[in-house]
Amino acid sequence: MRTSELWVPTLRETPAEAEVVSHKLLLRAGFIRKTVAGIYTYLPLGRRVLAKLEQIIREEMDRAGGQELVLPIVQPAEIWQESGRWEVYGEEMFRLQDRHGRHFCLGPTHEEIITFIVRNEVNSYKQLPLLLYQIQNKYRDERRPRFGLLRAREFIMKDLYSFDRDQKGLKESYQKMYQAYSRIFGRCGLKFRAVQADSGAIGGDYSHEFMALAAVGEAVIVYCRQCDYAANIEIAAANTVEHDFVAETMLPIKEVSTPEQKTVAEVCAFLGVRPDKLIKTMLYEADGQLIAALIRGDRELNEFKLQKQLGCRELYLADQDKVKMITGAPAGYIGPVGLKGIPLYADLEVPYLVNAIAGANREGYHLQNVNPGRDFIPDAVFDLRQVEAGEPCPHCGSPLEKAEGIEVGQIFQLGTKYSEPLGATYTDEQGQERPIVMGCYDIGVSRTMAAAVEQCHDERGIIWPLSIAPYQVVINPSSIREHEQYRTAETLYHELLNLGVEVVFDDRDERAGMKFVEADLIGYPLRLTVGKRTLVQGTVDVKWRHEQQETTLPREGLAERIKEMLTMEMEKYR
Ligand code: 9G3
Repeated sequence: MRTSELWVPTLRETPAEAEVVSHKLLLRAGFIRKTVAGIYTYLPLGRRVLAKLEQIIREEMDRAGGQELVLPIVQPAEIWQESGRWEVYGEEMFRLQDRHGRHFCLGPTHEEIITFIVRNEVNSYKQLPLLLYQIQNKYRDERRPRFGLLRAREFIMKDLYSFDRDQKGLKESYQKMYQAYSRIFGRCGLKFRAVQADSGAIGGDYSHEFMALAAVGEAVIVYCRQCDYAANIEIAAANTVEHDFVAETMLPIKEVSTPEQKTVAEVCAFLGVRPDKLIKTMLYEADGQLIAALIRGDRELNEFKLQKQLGCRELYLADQDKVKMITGAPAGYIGPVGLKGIPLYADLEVPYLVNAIAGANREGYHLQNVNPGRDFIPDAVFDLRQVEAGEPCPHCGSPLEKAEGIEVGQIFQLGTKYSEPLGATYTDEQGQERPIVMGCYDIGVSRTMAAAVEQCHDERGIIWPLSIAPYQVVINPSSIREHEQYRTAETLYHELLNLGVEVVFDDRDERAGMKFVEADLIGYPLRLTVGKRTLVQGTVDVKWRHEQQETTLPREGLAERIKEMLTMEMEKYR
């Protein structure tokens, strides 16, 4: 492709709205353009990257036994009413009506549709297992779309649905997908971790998220360097370390004046105690019901765990004046003792506390020598705290690391969650009718493209992994006015094309420096420079985008050599 024909509208400046580097670079390098918030156009280079990603995904899905479909984006409300989810998803669902006033949505996901189709067409165990997938646009009306492709309202997802006879079959499909995902993200050149995403009722591994490690990631994971333990911090189980408390005798409770001392740090400094001797009490509204969460002063509450244990849909901190009205004290002076009519949910470590400090439910006062079990009885005790870096790995004891991640894929064991209500059953060998056992598996294709840029860039621009680069090679003739140089460069260009190399020939009448800057911004993996030395010494300058130094190679046999270099580099992404 000649750059005089290639439509790559690069930008000199970064648009102000772009906050993260992948958004900035994909805009500046001419890969995407925003239409409206959260809705993007993929320009030619952007589309080429998508095509590479989709090809890798297709190869691995097909290898795992998947069969590709095209499912409808416009989905009738009726099937969402049947699954009971039409009302569940409120404003996030793009809804529309047809000319007859019938209700539809733009598909945010396809469990209902695919189960609807399978229930009509599958009825015998002989037809299972079945792995069906698509790669298609999804629509979710995010309240605040941001970070470019990382959180868009229209995005490209691969979603596969597995249909098995039983739990055993599902485990096999799940395992196949787990392996396929690991291969996919490896082939895309991503640094990623598969993390436990749901402890699952019976503790089985019901769901894993594939996280591309990146500082802008909205997810936080904890992982172990020594073994393969990794978990989304939302569900990472905290082990209760029986604190090295000296077995103290319980002392009589007493009120102490702590004027203007509200935070854990202030109270601990004022009273000269360690934070792990303090009970932090936080009031929440769980679906409108006031509850108190208790946790040790040196720990962080994990709201996801609290919400999961309470099984509520909405959970947020009670507002200040409500707190004052109910307890008589402002936040910072709340405590579990004497808190009437408010259920107390304590973290596992709270019962081990002896002679602890807690708010007195009276402004300006705290209580000393509070003893759980004597001075208050928690309504329930469960794992509520946020696991921290440095804590022992639950598998091997090594200190855990913490990192941000971009969720680029997730795999779920659905069981009969959809097949039961939607009546997707099959007849087994004994002629018994049984519900089909399902799994679902997504990859955010457009999000993966942005994640790759988050991980692979420098101050000059994008550094595409060769496996997903829009083109593999760019040839820069130093000057197109020098006829000999230009002709040499053009011959090399045709030789590479004939070898099947994806090559761009920069035939514009521009300064060499500007061509280098643009080639580095766009992130072509390999750059060849044909200049005066090519004619005098018969050499061409060759530089990998991911390396600092440039090498000089003989013009003779160069096309084959470049082809060989590309083949070697692709080995990294097997
Ligand atoms: C909706 C809306 C948003 C949604 C969903 C439904 C997320 C929804 C979860 C999933 C789970 C799996 C199939 C592939 C693998 C992931 N956001 N989810 O179900 F109506 Cl508006 O999508 N879906």
